[in-house]
Amino acid sequence: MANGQTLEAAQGGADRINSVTTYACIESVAVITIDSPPVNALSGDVRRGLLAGFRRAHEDPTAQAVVLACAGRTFIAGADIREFDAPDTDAPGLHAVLDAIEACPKPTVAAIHGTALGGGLETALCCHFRVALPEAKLGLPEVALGLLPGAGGTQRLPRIVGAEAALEMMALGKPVTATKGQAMGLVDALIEGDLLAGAIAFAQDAARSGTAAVRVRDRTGGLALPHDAHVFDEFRRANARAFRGYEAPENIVRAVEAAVTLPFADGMKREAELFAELFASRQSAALRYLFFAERQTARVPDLPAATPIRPIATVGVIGAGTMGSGIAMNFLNAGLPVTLVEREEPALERGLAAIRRNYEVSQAKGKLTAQALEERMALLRPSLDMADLAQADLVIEAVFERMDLKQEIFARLDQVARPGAILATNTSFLDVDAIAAATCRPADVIGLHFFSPANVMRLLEVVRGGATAPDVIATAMSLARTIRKVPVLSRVCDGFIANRMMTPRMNAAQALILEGPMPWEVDRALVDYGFAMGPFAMLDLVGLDVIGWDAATSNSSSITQVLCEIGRWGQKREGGFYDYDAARRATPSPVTEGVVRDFQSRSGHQARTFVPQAIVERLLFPVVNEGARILEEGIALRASDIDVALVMGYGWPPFTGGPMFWADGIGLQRIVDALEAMGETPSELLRRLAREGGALSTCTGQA
Ligand code: T1G
Repeated sequence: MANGQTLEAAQGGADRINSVTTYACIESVAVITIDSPPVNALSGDVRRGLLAGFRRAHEDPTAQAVVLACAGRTFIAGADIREFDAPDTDAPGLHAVLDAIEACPKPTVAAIHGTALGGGLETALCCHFRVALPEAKLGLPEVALGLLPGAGGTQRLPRIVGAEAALEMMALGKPVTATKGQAMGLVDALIEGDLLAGAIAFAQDAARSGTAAVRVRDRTGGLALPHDAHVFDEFRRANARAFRGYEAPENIVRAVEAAVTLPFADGMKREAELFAELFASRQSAALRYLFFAERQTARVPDLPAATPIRPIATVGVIGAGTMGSGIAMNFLNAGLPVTLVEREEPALERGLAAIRRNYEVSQAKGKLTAQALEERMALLRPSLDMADLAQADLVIEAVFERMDLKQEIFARLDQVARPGAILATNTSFLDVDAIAAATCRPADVIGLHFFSPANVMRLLEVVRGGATAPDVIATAMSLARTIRKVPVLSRVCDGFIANRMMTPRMNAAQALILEGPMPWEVDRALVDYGFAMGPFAMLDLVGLDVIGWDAATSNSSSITQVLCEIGRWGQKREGGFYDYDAARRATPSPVTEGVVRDFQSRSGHQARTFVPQAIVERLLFPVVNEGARILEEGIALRASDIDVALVMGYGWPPFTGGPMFWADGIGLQRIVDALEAMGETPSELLRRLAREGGALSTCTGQA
């Protein structure tokens, strides 16, 4: 490993260049080591150290070659994103540092472990050679931040791997393993065991070879790879759906076009222009905001850092339906044994079959080996008896959303579960306190609200009851990382955070179609805003009949009731708001249009036309208002948690930053005025921030 004995020796006998950089000459090889936790990001000090280190190696007569290595968990993982809005202007710019590295006349070798990402890989591309541990990863994921590789990556990478592979790595943000990188020519050697020792040996060979090492900028192999001129347009077309609404991918494609068509220096100028456009964009600010917001959700201010975590080694799940089986998979994937309990054999069998089927789909996609599939299934213990949960460290209930049923289950769990077990409910909106009250241990009860499909969606709403113990909360927030979820802490209210936030959007949509626009016009406006589907298409997908429609009491008092009464329940009935063909392709329905027109005339509204932006504001400004209320009530810890919840739970377009960040860009006073004009009551927090010129996205929960 990079932290092998050679690295320790290098650091032990090394000269310190600055707080994060050491220099040692080992067997005629200059070893420059960066040690800047957590990920050796290219902060000002790292840039200073690199520049000084390579200048010294350049002048050091005892050094015949140079190795750049990193201590800690990873090679340089990119530019320091924290500096983007507060740059260390005293430090040398990244381009100056990379120019100095590339100008070194001695063979230079980057020794890569962990993840060489963004500016980290761009730094390695300014070395003549790259060697790596086989499991290391190399990537240029700047597109996820609304950027492009702005330190020469768009010009150097294609010179090694060719335009097509470069487009995949940069516009899709896909890293490659070092093993694949070697096959692509990106990695010159894989090192087993002691990375630094291997890198030093590689550098010595390069120095002894006598052949001049070629800079990546001077290599043309990749550009000479056979590709037709249409590769760029074909790539655009093939990825149009994934790129919809995003600005960075197009700029990346243009930068690679420049690499293929322009001399290096001109290509670098083009890259800089295209990078500057993105860096100044609201989209990049939004994506950078979400990057840190996602990493902040697990921080709970009123939980002392030393709050103990309860060990979770075995898990029980009650309910083998869609949610229960999906929830179970999360723990099986993490290698934790799961007892899955149902009341009847057929339901249990269906749950087991669903889990196996999901794994078989992953296996067919090459994401899971047959052996791993069986290992995970072997961790799953089916049961028809809750007594089998007696030793579980955590039990998650995932049955029908009926309070009486949940309270009955928790009363039984209270008798069965061992002392200290965490008892969790997956309820999506019921009162966790009322469920906890069914036990004699409310401190051990918490909400773990997964989003469907539970084994896919990354959001996990952790709902703390009034009595939930601090260590139970801390354990749930830590467990989320174990099962690769992003936890968002919520207090108890109807719908918690994500569902509560999206209720006003549905209500506004239902009200708006009484005033003129058809459901498909409303959906189109929201899809053009960036959602994958609009509210009415969503209702058809879920099923109009399952959102509280009751045939016994239905009285044609709403459009949804009338549609349900005539059997238009959605996709499952070939028609709902839309008509569907055999392939479930949706088309506007004349039947629905007639029903809507009828309600429009009865509503007393003069039907009028709404431009798409007006539709977006009518539906989403009330969502912003609800978010402000959630903060006022202290339901969420911070506004950025709300944004993470909506992006990860409801597919709110990430390039907007989420409703709170988006609202700041719109202007809070404009939102307050619009809410009043639509007959809504703006929250006091929104009014105050608008008055004071404050920002919503930086707010914390008030209570
Ligand atoms: N800058 C600053 N801090 C960073 C960082 C970065 N690039 N990457 C991670 N961190 C922090 C993170 O905030 C967290 O801090 C801690 O490190 C652990 O991260 C010029 C312009 C490397 C795969 O996009 O993908 O280079 O919360 O929780 O799950 O062309 O972090 O502990 O205080 O994510 O093990 C390009 C982003 C930048 C890589 C590790 N690079 N990072 O994942 O840990 S732009 C990236 C990651 C650029 C150039 C352009 C991941 C990781 P805290 P973590 P992890």
